[in-house]
Amino acid sequence: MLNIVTTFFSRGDLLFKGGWQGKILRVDLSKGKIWDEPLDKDIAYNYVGGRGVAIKILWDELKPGTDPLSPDNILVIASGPLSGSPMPSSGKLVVAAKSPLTGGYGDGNLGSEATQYIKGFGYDAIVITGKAEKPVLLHLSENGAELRDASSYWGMKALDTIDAIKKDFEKTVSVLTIGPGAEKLVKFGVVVSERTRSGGRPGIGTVFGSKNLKAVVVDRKPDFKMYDFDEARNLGNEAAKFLKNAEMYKAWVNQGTMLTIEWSQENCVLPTHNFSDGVFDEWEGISGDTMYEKYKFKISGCPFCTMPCGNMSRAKAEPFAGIEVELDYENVAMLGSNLGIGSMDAIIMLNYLADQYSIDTISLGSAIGFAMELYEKGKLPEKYKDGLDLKFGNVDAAIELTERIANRKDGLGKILSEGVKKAAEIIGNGAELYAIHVKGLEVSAYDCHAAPGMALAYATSPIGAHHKDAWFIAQEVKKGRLEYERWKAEGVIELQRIRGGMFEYFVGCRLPWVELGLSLDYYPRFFKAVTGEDYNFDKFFEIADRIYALIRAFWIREFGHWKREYDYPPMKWFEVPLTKGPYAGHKLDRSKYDQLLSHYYDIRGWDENGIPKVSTLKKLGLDFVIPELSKIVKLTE
Ligand code: PTT
Ligand code: SF4
Repeated sequence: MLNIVTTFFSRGDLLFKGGWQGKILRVDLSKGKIWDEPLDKDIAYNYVGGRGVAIKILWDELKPGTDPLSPDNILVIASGPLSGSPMPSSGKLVVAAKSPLTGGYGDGNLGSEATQYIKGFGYDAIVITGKAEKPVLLHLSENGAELRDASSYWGMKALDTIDAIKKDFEKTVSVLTIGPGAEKLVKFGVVVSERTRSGGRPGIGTVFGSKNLKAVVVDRKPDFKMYDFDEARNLGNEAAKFLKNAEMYKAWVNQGTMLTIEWSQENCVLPTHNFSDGVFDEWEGISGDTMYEKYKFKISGCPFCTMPCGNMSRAKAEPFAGIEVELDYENVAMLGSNLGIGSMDAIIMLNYLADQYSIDTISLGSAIGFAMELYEKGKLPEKYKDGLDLKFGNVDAAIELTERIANRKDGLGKILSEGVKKAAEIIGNGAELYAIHVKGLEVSAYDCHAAPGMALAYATSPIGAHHKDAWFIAQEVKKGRLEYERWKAEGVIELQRIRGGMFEYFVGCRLPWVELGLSLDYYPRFFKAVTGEDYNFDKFFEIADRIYALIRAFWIREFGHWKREYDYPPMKWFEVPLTKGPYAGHKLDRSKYDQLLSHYYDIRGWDENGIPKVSTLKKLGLDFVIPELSKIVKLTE
């Protein structure tokens, strides 16, 4: 099976001064057809890249109500103008689609050399529709793009697939792939790259699986057009020097995101026993220090990063000894304290299984924790117990359940593979109280019983509960933690504009700024050097607001209605108080949360139900959504 690209617009770069390469690679897997299209200037300038380009394409082209697992879903793999450039930590790529887990907009951001090589071949994004008859992989090389038979890789675990493809191709390639969990359509399948990077929590890996797309393979092609490469390189060197001299640099490369375990324990936000406690008695066994001193054997990380934070760690204790995996905070908290597991060796095993099957660690930890809490509370009906002793801390049960979820084994495994929202609906018996999610996406690893601002950040995240758009908790614990005042809504929105906006459309890692304090003022300078365009922060924020409003419009269109309650945090944080630690007894106050949410809507220019107002849509240049939205909901002027 071979399809060479017929390039009718081979010099896309002529459209732009740099950064943007000017073409989109289109692939229809059903027809086995591949072609080029120019990147629309309006999309580039007003939505920039990554998440921005993805939502614009989904809005324009996805038929409302499309089944996310049908051939008609649209898979977008998008770099951004700054990806792969001398901007620090620029080796990131966005993968997006309509989410099979939530039914709304879904994306993820993962480290991959492919982000640079795709641009080397002149593309800003790859857009894939249809479904291949048999498993295929998409290969980009000097000869064009082709679909190849991938039957021999189908069923292979994700990390093994990366090794096998790299060996078979006999040259340097970057690989994006999935494992058997995503192939079998576990709803929270992720995409894996570079062996240690995974992204697309809301089931973007599952969309690969539904299309019989095993992998995207891109030959090494590092050079792409930039406006003023010398200036970009000088700025990159200056920024790298700052980062290397930053006070936290050494601690960061030693432990990376694992520094957060101790911080979360101290601040009573460490998810423990399915978000019941906030502190974990055995936290020291899973801390960053323990990881660094006993388990870490190598620094890893994303490509082109001068502050690599990946903790390659090796299990020591039998029966897991020798298993190697990269440990990050979310993985350790959700597969450790959240399950009452204090053994790093067991966590390494669980994390390894998640990576090999290509299923999201956060949703996996949430699903198992949910089942364990139901079991311990006597709320898991007998018919769903499947012979498992699901007590918190039972490592064997957690591993067995992981296998059953990843293989969608009939019974509890299959039910949990749908995500906790759906699982709670199936189980009934009041189970929804223990399902920790927003809009169907499981909450990442911060307990918010006593953190209303972070609860708002989760509740208003554009993909469902994820911390990537606004890690407000760090500010909140320092100042007025229990308040529900307007400054919190302002703070969440500011972070959403920077993290969920700028870094998701540039596309690059936000951590040089977040963790080591690289000044944000560098970013308009990088933008100018790479693209030749003068954008200031007002413009950057306006673009972020445009993307947010369009994503909200997309959710409304897909749901066919909208309710304010969709922007609520998990019910448990309102109803069941924290049981341990300095904030024991605390829970969120619903009426005060409602006031905070109203502040949020007011600042965003959205109405009391969370629907963007006509004036806001017009101000953001989104007039084109008004006719469609007004057929579904009543719009406010
Ligand atoms: C991200 C989410 C996170 S966020 C983690 S650990 W984290 C989990 N990692 C998983 C994994 O590993 N294997 C697996 N099977 N599932 C996993 N699910 C979880 O996915 C990641 C880093 C991290 S480590 C974070 S915070 C930052 N995230 C960024 C972001 O979102 N945007 C951005 N511009 N920069 C970021 N920098 C940091 O990147 P999702 P990665 Mg991941 C093995 O993708 O879908 O967004 O979910 O991307 O390349 O692995 O880097 O304590
Ligand atoms: Fe990747 Fe960490 Fe570097 Fe960010 S700081 S690019 S997550 S290695």
